[in-house]
Amino acid sequence: MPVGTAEFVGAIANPGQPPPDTLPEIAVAGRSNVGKSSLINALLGRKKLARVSKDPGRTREINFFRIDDRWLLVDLPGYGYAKVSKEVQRRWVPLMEAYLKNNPRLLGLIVLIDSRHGATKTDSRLIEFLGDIGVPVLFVLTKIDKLNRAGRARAVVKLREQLDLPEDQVLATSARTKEGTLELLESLEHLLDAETSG
Ligand SMILES: Nc1nc2c(ncn2[C@@H]2O[C@H](COP(=O)(O)OP(=O)(O)OP(=O)(O)O)[C@@H](O)[C@H]2O)c(=O)[nH]1
Ligand SMILES: [Mg+2]
Repeated sequence: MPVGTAEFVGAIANPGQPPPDTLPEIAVAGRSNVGKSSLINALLGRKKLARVSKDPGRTREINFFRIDDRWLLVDLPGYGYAKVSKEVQRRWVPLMEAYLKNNPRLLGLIVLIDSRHGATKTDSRLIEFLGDIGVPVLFVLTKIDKLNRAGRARAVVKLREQLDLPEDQVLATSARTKEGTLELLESLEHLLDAETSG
C-alpha cells in the first residue's frame, strides 16, 4: 500500500529527550552509510525527506517522520564508522539505549545490512542488544542494485545462515531501483495492523 502523507516532525539529540509525537513507531537501524535515509525516502516516495549524506556518519540525531497521521518512521543514527570522532561514537550508545529501552510505542525495528558485505561484528552487537529488548526485527539487505541476480540470492542465503533467520525475516531492497520496497511496506503494514487491531 503506497504511503499518503509523510512529514518530518522532529528529532532527538540527547538521551531522555521526549519524542516529538506519540504515535506507534517503527525504527530503521544500521551501520553508517548502509542506506537508512535513502531507503526511508524510497519507501515514502520522497526524494529528500530524510537527509542522505555524501559524508557517512552525518545522521547523528534520531529523526521522526509521521506517516498518514497514523505512525512514525524513525531514522536512527548510524554506527561503526571509523572516521566519526570518538566523542560522537561515545554519545551514540546512551542515545540509542535511552530510545530503545522501555519504549512502549516501538512496534518493530528494521535492521539494514549492506548486501555486499553481510552482517559485520558491530551489526552482531546491535542484534544481540535488540534480542534483549524483545521487539520484532526485520532484516533488510540494501543496495542490491550493485549485485547481479546470483549475487543477490547468495547475499540473502548468507545473511539467513549468519543470523539463523527464517525466510520471511529477510528482504532484499534497493533505494535506487526501489526493488523490494513494496514488500517492505507490506511487512510494515502487517506490524501496524497487528497493533491497531489489538
Ligand atoms: N547504489 C545504491 N546506492 C545507495 C543505495 N542506498 C543508498 N545508497 C548510497 O549510499 C550512501 C549512504 O546513503 P545514506 O542513505 O545516507 O546512508 P545512511 O545509512 O543514512 O548513513 P548515515 O546517516 O551516515 O548513518 C549515499 O551515497 C547513497 O546514495 C542503493 O540502494 N543503491
Ligand atoms: Mg542517514
